[in-house]
Amino acid sequence: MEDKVVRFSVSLPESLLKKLDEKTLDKGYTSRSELIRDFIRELIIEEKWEKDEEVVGVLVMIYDHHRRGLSEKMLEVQHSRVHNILCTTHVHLDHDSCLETIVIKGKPDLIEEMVTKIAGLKGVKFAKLVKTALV
Ligand code: NI
Repeated sequence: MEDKVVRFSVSLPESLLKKLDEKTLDKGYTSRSELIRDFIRELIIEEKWEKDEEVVGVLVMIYDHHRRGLSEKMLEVQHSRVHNILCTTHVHLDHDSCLETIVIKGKPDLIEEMVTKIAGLKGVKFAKLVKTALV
């Protein structure tokens, strides 16, 4: 679906415009418009997470695969929400550690509950949730 691009003008204090241009450069954007588009999308995603709409979360974690029972417990949590899990990736980082990503679609509460359960398991050394959504 083609989304027509519309131009509009914005009034800003000069000092704020200067900061906008600095951010545009710092973040490697080629134009102010690109930065503003991404910023608006971020706001919409944030709002979706706050308003209990359907969202997508990507959980990245590193865990000790020697920890007794950990893999089983993690799989148990995932199988209890099998319809919400879009995919998982497993990477063997070294002899002891595995990195896993789980892409979860659903309501924010459900995703956060799953992430809390998994992150709280003994042997999970790192767990971070990236919050996104269709915009
Ligand atoms: Ni592994």
